[in-house]
Amino acid sequence: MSTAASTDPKHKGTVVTGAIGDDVHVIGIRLMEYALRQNGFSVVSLGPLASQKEFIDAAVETAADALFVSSLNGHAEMYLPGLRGACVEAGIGDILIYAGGQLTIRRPDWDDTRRHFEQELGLSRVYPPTTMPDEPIRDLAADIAARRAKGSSAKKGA
Ligand code: B12
Repeated sequence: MSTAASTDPKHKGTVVTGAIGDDVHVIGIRLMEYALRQNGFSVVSLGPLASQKEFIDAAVETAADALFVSSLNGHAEMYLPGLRGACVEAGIGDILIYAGGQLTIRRPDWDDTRRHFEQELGLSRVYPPTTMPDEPIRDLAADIAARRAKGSSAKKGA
């Protein structure tokens, strides 16, 4: 696991990835990891069966910009509640949290799924099944740039 945030200006950011809870599906998140690395991001890969605590500990240790949480078996509704709050408690409340895969079993409507995970659980972005890596990677680059711009204008104002 890498342990420090890069100071290289070409380094786009650090992402902690994994399949959460009791999920062993890793093919999709492995593809996402490959694409992230190809696009200039560092990846800290937790693999399958990763707990919220493992995501958060890795993010704190590596000063990560984002968590990429994968869930294919439909149990994200059991394993994602409380993640944003636990990040706040760990002092990384503003970290980007993206989730993708096949998040639920009982919500057939994607708008309802998105509303639940983004608005009720506080995730930054969620993606439907069959999402190709380019879209979240584009969103991530833009979200990180926006956070950095906000951080530097806050510093200037201090
Ligand atoms: C391969 C597979 C397995 C393999 C997994 C092997 C492995 N090590 O990964 C095995 C055989 C182990 C398996 C087991 C099970 N599986 Co299975 N499995 C599949 C299958 C056929 C393909 C998944 C896959 O690899 N797709 C290919 C990758 C490239 O696509 P992807 O995962 O969707 O990822 C892409 C995007 O979604 C996105 N993405 C993924 N994660 C993330 C995260 C972020 C942050 C972002 C931005 C994007 C993103 O990026 C990827 C690249 O485009 C699917 C059916 C299907 N067609 O999806 C069922 C499926 C996921 N399995 C299912 C089930 C039910 C199970 C079991 C519970 C079966 C059982 N009764 O034992 C177990 C669960 C075990 C567990 N504890 O998790 C269901 C889930 C139902 C649901 N969610 O509603 C599915 C949908 C099959 C079905 N139609 O019922 N499975």
